[in-house]
Amino acid sequence: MLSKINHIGIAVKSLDEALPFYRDNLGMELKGVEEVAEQRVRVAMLQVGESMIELLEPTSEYSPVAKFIEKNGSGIHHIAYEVADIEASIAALQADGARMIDEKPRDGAHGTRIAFIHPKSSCGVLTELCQAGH
Ligand code: CMX
Repeated sequence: MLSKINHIGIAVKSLDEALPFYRDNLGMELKGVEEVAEQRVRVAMLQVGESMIELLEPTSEYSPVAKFIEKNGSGIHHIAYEVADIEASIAALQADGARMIDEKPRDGAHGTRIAFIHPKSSCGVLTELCQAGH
């Protein structure tokens, strides 16, 4: 079902403060910065081999990422696995008894379609299915 790790999401307080380390010191290629308004985050995608690091900056105090940082500080927020057919992957997981946060896909960053699996089904790790966009 999974073809690769599409990205690892890292919650940060400020993209401006986080980017110099990831882009300049680690040398990752910045692919783009985009606001995902519905999820109240601004994301920076950085390429590492065939996968990406997604820095997530909250755009409002009500953002789930702001709540995550308040509780845990900056750090790994989720792991996203790439799938070819997100509807089929959701259906297969549900048939196996996994709990989905998103029972239907929604729009992610950079034209992707995404769905989160409830961390209760994935050993406490927020896990995202991600279908690449056009
Ligand atoms: N790690 C581990 N557990 C987490 C978590 C995280 N990062 N985020 C939420 N949870 C847990 C909560 O504690 C909660 O647990 P309980 O049910 O035991 O209380 C459960 O997951 C559900 O969380 P919630 O906040 O109550 O549920 P919501 O449906 O309101 O929101 C979620 C869930 C994951 C969508 C939201 O918390 C979130 O993180 N949204 C931002 C998504 C994001 O990163 N978007 C970036 C762009 C997308 C992309 O392209 O990658």
